[in-house]
Amino acid sequence: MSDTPLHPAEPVTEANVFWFIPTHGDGRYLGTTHGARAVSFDYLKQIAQAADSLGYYGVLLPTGRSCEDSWVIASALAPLTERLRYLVAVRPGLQSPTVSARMAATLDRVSNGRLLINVVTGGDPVENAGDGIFLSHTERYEVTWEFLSVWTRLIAGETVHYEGKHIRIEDGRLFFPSLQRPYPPLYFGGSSTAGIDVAAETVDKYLTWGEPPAQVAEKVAVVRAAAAAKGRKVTFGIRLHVIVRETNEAAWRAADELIQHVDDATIAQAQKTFARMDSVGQARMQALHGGRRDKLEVSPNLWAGVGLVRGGAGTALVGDPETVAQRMKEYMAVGIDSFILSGYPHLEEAYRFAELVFPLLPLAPGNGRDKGEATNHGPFGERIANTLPPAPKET
Ligand code: FMN
Repeated sequence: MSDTPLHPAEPVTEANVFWFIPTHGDGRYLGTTHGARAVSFDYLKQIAQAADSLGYYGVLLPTGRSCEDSWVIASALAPLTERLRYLVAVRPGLQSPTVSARMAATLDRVSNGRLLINVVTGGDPVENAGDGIFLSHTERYEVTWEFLSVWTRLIAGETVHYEGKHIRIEDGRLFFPSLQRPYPPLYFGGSSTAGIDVAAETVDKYLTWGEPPAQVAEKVAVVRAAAAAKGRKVTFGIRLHVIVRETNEAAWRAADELIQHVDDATIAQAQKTFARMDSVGQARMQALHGGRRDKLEVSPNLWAGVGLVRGGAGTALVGDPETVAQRMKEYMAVGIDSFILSGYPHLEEAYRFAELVFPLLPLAPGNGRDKGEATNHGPFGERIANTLPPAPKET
């Protein structure tokens, strides 16, 4: 891939903003049960309904053994929301592509076309072994490629006969097609060359965890070039946490507070677990901080503290609303059009982000604002003395 010419970034002018359904836990602080929150279905419902009414484009549901099952939760939440899209993770190899296509088509129909698929190949050999998968990194991406070849043809309506190295299907058929044609949009997370090769050939949106803008720009250029070499175009999204407060000082204080109960032993334990993984994306997250807590601002307003103890998305944008919006626009300038955000606790922070930052962002239609018009017309803020409307903030 390195001999492919890099394609210059195409800036985007409008963004989709997603929130996150924390099916593996939530709380006020990381690394402690102090102040932790029980993740009941009722709580997940509150987050989904908040995200729906606040105008988030969609929500991401993660997959893995530390999570409630993403398909079951998305199916249960979809009828309780109206506009919200569900970005549901699929791990090829865990399931037959036929069964997965059937589930996707059904959920797409049940949700009235609100399903998005996140293809995640999986990066932890220990977890994979627990699920009965004993394949190398290279083999898992071979499976992903074969899986997607079958999945996309089947859901597009073809009868599939397929004999690959790992997957064999005879007379595969889907009798109830998906509502979105030819199939729900395919998102993808994976940073290795093998992953990028598969993404370039098959998916619609390439996702990265929250690396600094310069690194994201490089990745975007590489993926764009790989897709162009196959006559395709891919769009881009980023997964970040966000800590936004009224002032920069308050936001940095909140970042410190979030990890105030995390001790060095917990960090060492977490880093040891990450070290056994073969995910290139995970290694890139760790390289940002190297397990050290003294150098956590890895680029302006990008803080790697979450990744000391959390796998996967490990960085947060930290700052006041204007600063956070500005940093998001920097990512847009290098080609990112979708932001998948989260904050602890996820319910309160869904509100805080939407209320403070949505008005500062060029949101795409279908998000909280439609072409600059708030779809939620208020009233905003409480009346003063039961009479006067509250004044807008002076800018
Ligand atoms: N891996 C999972 O096992 N479950 C997930 O829910 C999941 N979500 C992801 C979300 C995003 C935004 C990204 C960028 C990655 C996610 N991953 C998830 C990890 C990757 O899909 C992949 O499993 C891992 O990084 C190995 O691929 P790599 O070596 O190509 O980076």
